[in-house]
Amino acid sequence: MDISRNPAMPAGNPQLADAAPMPQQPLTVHRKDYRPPAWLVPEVHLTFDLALTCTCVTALMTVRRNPQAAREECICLLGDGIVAETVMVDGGIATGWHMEGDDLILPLAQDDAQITILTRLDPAANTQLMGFYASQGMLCTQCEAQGFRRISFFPDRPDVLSTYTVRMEGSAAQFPVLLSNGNCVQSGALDNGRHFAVWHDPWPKPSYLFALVAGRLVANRDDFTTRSGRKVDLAIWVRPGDEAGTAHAMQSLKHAMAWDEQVFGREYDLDVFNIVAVSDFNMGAMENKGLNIFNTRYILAEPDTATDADYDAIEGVVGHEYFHNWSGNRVTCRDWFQLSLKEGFTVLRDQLFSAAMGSDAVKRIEDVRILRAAQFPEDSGPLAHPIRPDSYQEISNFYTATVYNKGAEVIRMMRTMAGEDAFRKGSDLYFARHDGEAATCEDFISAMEDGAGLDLAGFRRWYEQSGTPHVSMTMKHDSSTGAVTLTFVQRLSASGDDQVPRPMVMPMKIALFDRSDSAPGEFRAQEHLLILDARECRFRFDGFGEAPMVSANRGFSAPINLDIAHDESRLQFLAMHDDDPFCRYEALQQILTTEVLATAAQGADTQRRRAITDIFSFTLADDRIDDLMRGELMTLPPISVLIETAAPADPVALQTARIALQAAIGTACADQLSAVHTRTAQHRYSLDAGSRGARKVRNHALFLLAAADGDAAARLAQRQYENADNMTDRQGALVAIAGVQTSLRDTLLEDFAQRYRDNALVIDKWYAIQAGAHHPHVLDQVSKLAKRDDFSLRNPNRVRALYMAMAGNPTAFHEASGAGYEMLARLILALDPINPQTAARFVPSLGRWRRIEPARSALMRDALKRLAASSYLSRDVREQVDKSLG
Ligand code: 0A1
Ligand code: ZN
Repeated sequence: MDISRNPAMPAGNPQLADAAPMPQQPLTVHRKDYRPPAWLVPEVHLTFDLALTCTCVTALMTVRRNPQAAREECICLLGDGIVAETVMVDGGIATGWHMEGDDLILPLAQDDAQITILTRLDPAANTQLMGFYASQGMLCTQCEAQGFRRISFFPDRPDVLSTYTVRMEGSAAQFPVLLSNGNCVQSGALDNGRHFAVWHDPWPKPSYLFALVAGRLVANRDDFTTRSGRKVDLAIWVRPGDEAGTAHAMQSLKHAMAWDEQVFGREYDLDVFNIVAVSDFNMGAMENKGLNIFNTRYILAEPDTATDADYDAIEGVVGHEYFHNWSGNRVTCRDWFQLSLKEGFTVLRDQLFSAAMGSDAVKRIEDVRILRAAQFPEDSGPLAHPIRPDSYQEISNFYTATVYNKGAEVIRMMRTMAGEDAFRKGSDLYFARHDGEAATCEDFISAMEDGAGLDLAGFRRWYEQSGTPHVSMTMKHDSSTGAVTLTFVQRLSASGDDQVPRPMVMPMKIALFDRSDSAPGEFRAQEHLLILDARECRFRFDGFGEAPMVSANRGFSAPINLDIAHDESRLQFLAMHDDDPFCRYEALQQILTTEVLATAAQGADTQRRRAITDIFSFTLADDRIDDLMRGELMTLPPISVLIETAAPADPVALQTARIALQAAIGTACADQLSAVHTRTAQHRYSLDAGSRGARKVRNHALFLLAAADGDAAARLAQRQYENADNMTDRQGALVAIAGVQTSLRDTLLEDFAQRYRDNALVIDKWYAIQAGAHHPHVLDQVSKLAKRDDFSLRNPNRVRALYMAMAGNPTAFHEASGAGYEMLARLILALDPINPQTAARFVPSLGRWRRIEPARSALMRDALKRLAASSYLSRDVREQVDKSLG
């Protein structure tokens, strides 16, 4: 995300409807300061009188002193930008209350009370999309993490659990569907074309899980019978016309419900499960109890509009939100420092679910690729934090790849060390012990120790230390005794805290390939699970007449950087023959990374290139693997991984070298790639592994051919585009052609825009393809796109489509003048008063300046400094900018 010679401000809505007040000085919240709540709220009754620009909310709260907390003479009801019109205690008007900043402080001498507070909201003006807001004529809520306090004054913290009863009333024509958490207990017509509904959720929950939706919606309905015989009515609510796109999400939901019963023993606990899709949403989706709210992009899919990756993402996110019903809702978090308790565990659960629904091997590779591309850079930069952070200024900034994805890796390591059965005992114990509670990461670890029989004393460091551990491995072979010794030495590269980094405990899966007694083409290996628990660990294996080939960190058993003394023949062997799919992929990625870095630094070397093209040729012909796996092996390392490895990096040189390597492969393997392209064109469209695999290798073949011979590939891409009966093929063709200088490029881009002009999610793709293309005028194109009528800063999907793609594209973002950095800084400033949470998500790209070569690095810092000097910055953006400047 960068500076521009053509620094057109992103178009959109310059009237800041939600005119943001100047934020107060950011306060840092510390984990060590946790105190239990002085007051509990066992029951809440909410009444919403609904209207787009003026909704009246009446909150009736039963409050009770917490016997476990120090006595306080007042109750502090947190608020954010709201005004209390009336405050009542036990039915009488209260007078003694006052405001402290945004919060309402009410003196209470008694031990129990009924507090009633009336607030009035303008959802149409809520551009932050936190709290209660309007999206395309419907009304909806987003309360995690601290949105409830934008609706009503409340002890808005996750350790205050209440049962909710919600009454909504409004125009039956405008809001025919009225939904909230739990079950609908009453509904009916009122005078003047109005109607009402009352929903009750019997499960006590924190305020962040409250939800309400009102609007003109239609449902795809189905049902699911749980293993104990409870019939659950399922509904996915969308805008009229979108029903056809919900079939895959519904299927995914039913699969997730069955899988969670089988694999984790978790059953659904209400009679209804509703999902609503909204177009304006800051994140992917939200697990509100019994009423999940989703970004449309994780619900809607039809073959003509959604790629195979979109289908996978829908399955994963639907599963993720559903699994939160236990890991997050039945057992919630004590405070926001424990976020990884629900998120890390739930990401692991969704990863295992997706693996079970599709290819285990490919899913693992994808998960590690995301971790490496997004989390490793975060962990080596100024925003690094442990999976359980010690402090924050704005909690929204901690919905990170570290908390989510590294959090999942940490729990996966426990599973690897315990084994599946013992891990299940640990998770059963965790759910049994803490059902209905707000728990901590420590509670999870203790349950795993007790239930799974693990000693996790040293392992707890994963929760305390940031930074990706570095482990180096060396092998010694003694041919006289046949003994092999593996030595692992650990060093921590970074730590977000002040303490001296200590070694981590981790599972290390290895195999030693003994070729001495194998038939040609077959290799014998036995897998071992080693536990590294000290700075240096040594392991001995006997019976090797010849030095074996070591395959280490199999399945990526630990989320680390593993250095093994450089040995090209070992890597080449593993890249072709390792029976662990992840390690096979990993070996090839290492070879390719080394090659791109070497080419960027000192140019190509024919012999090295030859070795690589030989591996590709072998891979293309290898009938031991399926096309889904072959597609992984045809993928070059992502640019963010190359930048991270090369640091200090010249991203443009790396991009050029990466494309040159693609071109070399495309040239050397042209015949095989064309044959793959032809072979896979025969497949009929379906979501089966064979058909998906065919599309995957077809697109990768096209990308490699396009790098080698743009003109010839452009014609191939055009044919693929025109004959496509699905979005994977059509988008693949468009991506290939978007990087080629040909007149066909504009023709196809225009055709795509026309063809899908009524589908916002597909138009998002169109924006992203152009902003992500390797094209000399890409920044000008981004500026032009930002001025279109269908671009709006109020829609996070559109903003992300354009600017995240730009920020991930070295040709654009790292343009030597700094124009890309400036463009991103301008976007952040323009977006911040409208939607601070989304604005803050763009800062980390500039924060990577330490990993970039000096000239660009200085320009990135300049852009950050200009942001820091701005007269208005939200708490969200301020925290990220200050930390990024370090
Ligand atoms: N808990 C959700 C993520 C989420 C967090 C914050 C939100 O506010 C804008 C929305 C969603 C999940 O993990 O799926
Ligand atoms: Zn989640």
